[in-house]
This record gives sequence, structure tokens and C-alpha cells, in this order.
Amino acid sequence: MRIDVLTLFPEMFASPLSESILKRAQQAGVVGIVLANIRDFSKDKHKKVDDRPYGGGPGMVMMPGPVFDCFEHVRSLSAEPGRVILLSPQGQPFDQRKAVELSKEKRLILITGRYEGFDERIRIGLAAEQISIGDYILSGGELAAMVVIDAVVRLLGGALGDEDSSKDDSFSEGLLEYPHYTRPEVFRDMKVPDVLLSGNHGEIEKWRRSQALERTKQTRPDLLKDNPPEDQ
Ligand code: 4FV
Repeated sequence: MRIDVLTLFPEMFASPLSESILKRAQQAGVVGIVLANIRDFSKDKHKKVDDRPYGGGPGMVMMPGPVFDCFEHVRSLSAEPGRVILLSPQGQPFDQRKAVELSKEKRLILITGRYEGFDERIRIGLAAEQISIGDYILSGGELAAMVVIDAVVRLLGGALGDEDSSKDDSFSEGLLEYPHYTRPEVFRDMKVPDVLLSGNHGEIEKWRRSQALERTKQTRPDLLKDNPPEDQ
């Protein structure tokens, strides 16, 4: 997969992309992540990329020119058109289902903004879809793009080592994950549940399922509403 990111702060991506799974996935050629600085495409002598909002109001708005020019340059770097995504609070809520969907694409082009947001003609003119990582306001779309990149790349074949597994991820079946335990068997008088020490995989599976259901009922009943598990 190829992921292009349009941003005013490419340096923000340095560290998250150079550690652990994302680092290994790039080294293994599972994904190529290419950063482009929107400011490099400002034709203004002061490299201006934002301006005051028409109709008045607080803050500044990302100008269409530099974003379009940056996008057209980035788009020309590969024959694959790619799926164009604006990170924005107005977007579709990002979730595991969306991560799985995006992980099937050959190319993603992620556009991140700053200030109050994008001139609306960017969304319309680039026929971009919008994704939101949550109902809160960030100072920029960069962190949102990193969240999407992390959640998608770990689903790519060859990205996870055997110590990691996305097989029974939370939400993969619309439920929260069952509780995990590892050594020691007793830690500060807290004991691992006997069923997990029983070696009886049927019983272990049943216990894990019931735990996942119970936790989901307690913490995220909304998940059960969206897709009621048959054995609820
Ligand atoms: C955001 C979100 C987000 C809005 C104004 C960047 C900020 C600033 N992006 N999910 N929530 N973006 O808050 O994706 O331009």
C-alpha cells in the first residue's frame, strides 16, 4: 500500500513512523508512506496557506490553491489514483470497520488541515471523503492521520510480527475484547482465573465470549445495539 500525507507539519510524523510496527512495515515494503508539505506549494512570497474567512468570524481558513497544487503534484507521483480522505471533525466516524475497509485499498491520500479548517472547495474540488477520529477539536489533522495510518497498516499482511495479532481485535466482532492475563499466576494476591489454567479450550472460549459480552454490555451497550450478537 502507498499512503501519501499532505500536511503543514511533516516533521510531526517522524517519530511515530520510525518506531515499532510502522517502522517494520515500511522496512518490509508492506507500506510506503510519503509526506508532502502543503506550504511548499504556496505561490505567495510569504508562503501564505491560510486567509480570513469570508463572512467574518474567528480564526483562519486553509486556502484552496496550495492544497490543490500540492494534491495534484502528489497525485502525479503514482499511477494509482488512490482514495482521497480529508481528516475533519465533519467526517464519517473512524472505527475498526472503516480501518478494515481502507486496508484493502492500494493507495490512500490523506489531507490534514490546521486553523479553523479547509475552504469547502477543497472537499468538493478533490471529491474527497471526510473521516473524523472523534467528536473533539484537535489543533491539526496530523494526529488524526497518524491514528488512521496506525490502525490501517497493522491490518496489512506482513505488518504484524507473530507477537502481535489483529485476529481477535476488539470490535472485530463488534464486541470489546475479553480480559487478558499472563505470568505470574498470582500477582499481589490477584490470581489468574482458573478456567484459563484449565487447558480446556472449549471452556476458555466460552468464558472469553461471556466476558466480552459482559464488558460490552457494561461499557459500550451502543455496540450491541448496532450489531446484536446472536448469543446475546
Ligand atoms: C479532526 C478530528 C480535527 C479541526 C480544525 C484540525 C481539526 C483543525 N480531524 N478528526 N476530530 N481536526 O479535530 O479528524 O484544522
